[in-house]
Amino acid sequence: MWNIMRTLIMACTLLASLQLRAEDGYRLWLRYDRIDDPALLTQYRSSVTAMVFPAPSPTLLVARNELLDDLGSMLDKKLPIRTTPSDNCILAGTPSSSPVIAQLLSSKYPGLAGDGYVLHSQLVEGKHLIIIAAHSDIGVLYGVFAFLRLLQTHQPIQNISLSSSPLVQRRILDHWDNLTRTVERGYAGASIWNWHLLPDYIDQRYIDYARANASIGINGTVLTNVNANSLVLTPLYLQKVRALADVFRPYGIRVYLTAKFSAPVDIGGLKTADPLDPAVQKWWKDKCDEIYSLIPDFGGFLVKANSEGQPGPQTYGRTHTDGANMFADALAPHGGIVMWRAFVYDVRPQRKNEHFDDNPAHAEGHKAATADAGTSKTPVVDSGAHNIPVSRPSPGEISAPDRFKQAYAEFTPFDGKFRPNVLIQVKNGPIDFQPREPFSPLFGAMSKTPLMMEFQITQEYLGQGTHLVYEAPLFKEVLDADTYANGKGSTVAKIIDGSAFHPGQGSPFTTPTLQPGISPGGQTTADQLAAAPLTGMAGVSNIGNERNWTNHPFGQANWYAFGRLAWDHTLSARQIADEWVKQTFSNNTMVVSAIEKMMMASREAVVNYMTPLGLHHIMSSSGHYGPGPWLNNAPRADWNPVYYHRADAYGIGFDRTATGSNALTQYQPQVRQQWLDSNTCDEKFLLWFHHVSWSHKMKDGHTFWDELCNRYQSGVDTVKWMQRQWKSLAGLIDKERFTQVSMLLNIQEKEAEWWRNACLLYFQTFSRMPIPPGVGHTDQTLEYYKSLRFPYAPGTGISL
Ligand code: GCW
Repeated sequence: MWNIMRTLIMACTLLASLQLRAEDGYRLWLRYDRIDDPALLTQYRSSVTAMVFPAPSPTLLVARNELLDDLGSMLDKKLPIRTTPSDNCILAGTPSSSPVIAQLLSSKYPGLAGDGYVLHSQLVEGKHLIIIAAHSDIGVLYGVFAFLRLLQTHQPIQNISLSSSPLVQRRILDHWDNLTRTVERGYAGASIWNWHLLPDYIDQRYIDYARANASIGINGTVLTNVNANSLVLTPLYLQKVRALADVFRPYGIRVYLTAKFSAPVDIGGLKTADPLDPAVQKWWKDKCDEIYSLIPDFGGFLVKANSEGQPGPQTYGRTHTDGANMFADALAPHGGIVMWRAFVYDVRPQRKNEHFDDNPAHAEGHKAATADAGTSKTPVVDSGAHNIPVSRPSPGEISAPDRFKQAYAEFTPFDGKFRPNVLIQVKNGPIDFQPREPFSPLFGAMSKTPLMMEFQITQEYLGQGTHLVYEAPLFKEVLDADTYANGKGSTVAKIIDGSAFHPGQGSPFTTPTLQPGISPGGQTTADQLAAAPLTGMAGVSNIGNERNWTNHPFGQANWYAFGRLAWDHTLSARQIADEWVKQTFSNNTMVVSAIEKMMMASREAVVNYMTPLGLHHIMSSSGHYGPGPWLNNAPRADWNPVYYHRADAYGIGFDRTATGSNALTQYQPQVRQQWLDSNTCDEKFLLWFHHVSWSHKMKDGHTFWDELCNRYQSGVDTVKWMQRQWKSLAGLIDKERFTQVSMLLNIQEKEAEWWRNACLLYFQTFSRMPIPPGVGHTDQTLEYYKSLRFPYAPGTGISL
């Protein structure tokens, strides 16, 4: 008896340890562990016993191997590959590989287009088949991942009948990675691109990166930082880029590069980079020919021009259209596109890295720029650039035109004037990826120009590498906002997918097959573009070479959510969280429910403990890490937190109504109306648009000051609640990730309190009102918080 007991105990321990084996996070959501529910495992095993999966192309080959390997490990059984279907068999492919598939797509899914896929169970000649079908090879790979997801999330697979197609065409990760392997605003180690060892050394990570992206439908990657380095366009580096493109191609991922506007001068030996100069135009045309000879499916360029010191057409007295169209013309013969960023402010050229750190105490770049701008012996960024001296404002002298308004002012005059292969890439909000921003007014103002969304996945302003903040609610809030650009219901999502102005768009497109040897010339022909203008969504990547890719295990959820929403913006944040948790942690209902609740509460928490009620841009200068609402001595007015919150003895907030900067006029009347009056304005945006008194009456009857204090406290409380939720999962999550997240939540708690204390102490010097009961106090002084410095905060990405 004792022996039996002992064996049983040993078996149970072994089982438990097998199920909760060490997880270093490398596998992301692609874990494919053996199905741990015995009944379900039996059911899945009997529904899938073999597969018919012809693989005449590299994409179909990776799709087949993925299915074979992952089903093999989830079912703990190797499936045979057959040439003709047997009972309970998977049949995968395109219409050209199977008449059954051809028939299915034309009869039951006539609307399926582009890279969409179908998962469908059907009885064919008395045999039960599960069909994974698409018109394109890459669609089949997407279908494979979707099918695998069904099993990973323990869904029934017996009677499936579903189809899904991407709603935007270009679903892209933007890496702010430098050739030195530092990553601007990266908090997960060094760049995953090992430029030094490329092209000869292919890191397994590149392949896993491609798999992960393909599994969520991402189909492009911009390898380099928008604060660009021309060197990447030299032959030495293009060989390296080519090696990466070759790895990504079977996964349907196209490579893009950032183009530095001054490249013809930097590396081409020209005297100017003026976009209207024929020699410059020829230089870019030749450069594109060279790139396409190496990478026939090269996606195109992302350009940051005339912003934060980057050179651009304005440097030569030219316009955004002159600049963007020059690239467009060079790329068009090859089917390439230009993503031209609308994040513009400041035409003054900056010194290298100047914008990384605006604290004069340790910002050498600023010192130099303010001291000798215009007289510098060291060339700045561009030989033809203007040098506009900037003098540091004395405290109290902060004023400048509203930066909120600049992108609109610079771009709307050119609506309809860009070539069809240009997308204007617009950040989600008017300032800069704050925890909460109203949507950028540009989304409602350029009906004749395709606009591409730029989200920031990396958490520059959301707790960086250590805070658990699930971003899907932020993304959704923006996507679902109504711009009224073409009447009610013109949501930002519909502007992005093209359907607001082009009915019928927002549904499927074909990404041309990315096979070597096939001319990509037809990718974006004028005809195609006229019929279906370009659409896209970009996310600034949070990936680095940390073993688990994103440093915070929950950073993976943001990468995942971005991809899923770029594919289908109608998915809900909760639905995406649900899939992700099940794939990444477990299907255990306690785990799923606790983690989902934490994730769904986390974004509002960060807004509350950092920037409640419409506060924005009040972070410290040291790498944007921590609070710094008191900062008032950066060399540009609009780098100063005091410029944004404008606290004074009367109240706080940026008046953007007619009595202030009047930025509200950049929105359609219906939108303007909803934010115009400080008494009716949605309180979450209040200080974005109004300067309200400290005793302003809030909807719940509190004074503004009390409400502000309560919000800061509620942010902290939510983090403490998250800690408790997480603790309740002890034993249900593998030890490694459990401990990691526990430690990170402790940091988050400390930092949430830091934000609360520092901000309230500071704002109290204006409000002169007491902190209400229930709101945490600190023994520290405001001077203490002001004295904190973080000279080596990560993410500054120095040395381009
Ligand atoms: O968010 C700000 C960042 C900069 C970044 C810039 C941009 C790449 O602080 O680091 O530069 O925006 O988006 O261009």
